[in-house]
Amino acid sequence: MVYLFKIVLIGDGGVGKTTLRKRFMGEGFTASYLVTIGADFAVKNVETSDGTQVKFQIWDLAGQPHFKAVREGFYRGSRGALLVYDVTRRETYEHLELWMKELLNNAGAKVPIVLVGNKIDLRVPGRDHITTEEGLQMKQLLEDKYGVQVHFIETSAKTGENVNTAFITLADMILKAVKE
Ligand code: G3D
Ligand code: MG
Repeated sequence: MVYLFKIVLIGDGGVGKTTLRKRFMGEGFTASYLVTIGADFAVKNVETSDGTQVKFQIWDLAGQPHFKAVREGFYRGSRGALLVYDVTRRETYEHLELWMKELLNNAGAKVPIVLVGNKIDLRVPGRDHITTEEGLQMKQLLEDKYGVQVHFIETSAKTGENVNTAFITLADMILKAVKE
């Protein structure tokens, strides 16, 4: 049997959500655009670490619409989320809890999360960039405060580093939650 999992990509505009999705999907995929809720929607077959076949339905907000109905439609039925920030823009890290709350309010369940620190190819020591240590602190905070399972990973959608791992990790977490 093949599982079908809806997942959502969330985080501030410009953090790299669409680039991560395109990198993971490869060239040649077609995303459908749902005008009513302003989201892209793409499907990819994924194999989890234990060899289980999973069909991922990946939802990615095209803009950052603020209508409640849009938000509800976007999150409804999602089984997991990639929660993305940009390691070079501290405000995107500071907004993570807002995204966490929105996910919890709208997904209707405490779904597993992969916390993604993206754009590590641009990280420079000495600037006010988000360190790996800070990423790990946020993972711990989200787990302790919101009672959700969070895995932390740092990526570059530009070089491709860790991008597949981020998505496969989420598939593994969702599958584990389903089987429990
Ligand atoms: P969003 O979907 O979260 O809004 P996008 O973000 O995927 O549209 O990415 C925003 C910009 O960041 C894009 O640049 C994109 O190429 C760039 N970007 C995304 N991920 C990375 C990364 O890991 N490293 C680097 N260096 N850039 C990245 P443009 O110039 O097209 O706006
Ligand atoms: Mg986008």
